[in-house]
Amino acid sequence: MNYRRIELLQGDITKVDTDAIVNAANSSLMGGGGVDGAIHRAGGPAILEECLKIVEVQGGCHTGEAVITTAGNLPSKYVIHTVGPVWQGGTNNEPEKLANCYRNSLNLAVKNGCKTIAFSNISTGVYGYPKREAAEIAVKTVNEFLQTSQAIEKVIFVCFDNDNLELYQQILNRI
Ligand code: AR6
Repeated sequence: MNYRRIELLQGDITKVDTDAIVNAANSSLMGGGGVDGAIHRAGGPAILEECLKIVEVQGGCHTGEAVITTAGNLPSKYVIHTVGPVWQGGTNNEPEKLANCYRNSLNLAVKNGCKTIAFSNISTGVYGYPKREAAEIAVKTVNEFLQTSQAIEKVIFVCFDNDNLELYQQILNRI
């Protein structure tokens, strides 16, 4: 059953020891606030150095897409940086773009041999995505992916705030 491969954790994703952790980045890949700031601070300059190399090659990262770097000093092996959609009322394909973040991050993880991956609650901070809708999309997309692939053994949703923790608890109890 897929739900046995999905776990929920409250806390700081920079402390999580999975093969990959997923950052809620912006398209410049140059760092920022929120979880992005926390990851770059805790992981050290090696992460930004690799982001700069990616920017040189492909000029940033579009919304819904994902790139991978070292995790520097973090316990995980890799950081996958994905760019969530800015909430604009729901009429700008935000649900599809958010689902793409989860799918593309999982595909990139598999491509890099990762078996365990931890997600932050992409777009639910500065980018203003309604938390319930975002959590539904996150769980649905990950669950569907796990149904089609055995490559990932564990997915952890890391919730920083109580709202997200409660929402994920509710949704995961349903599947
Ligand atoms: N560990 C896990 N989750 C965290 C942490 C942490 N250390 N810190 C915050 N969160 P946000 P976005 C949660 O704003 O909405 C940045 O400046 C937080 O509670 O980090 O996708 C980027 O550079 C929230 O639920 O990301 C972009 O410019 C979730 O992480 C922009 O913000 C996402 O909040 C991206 O905005």
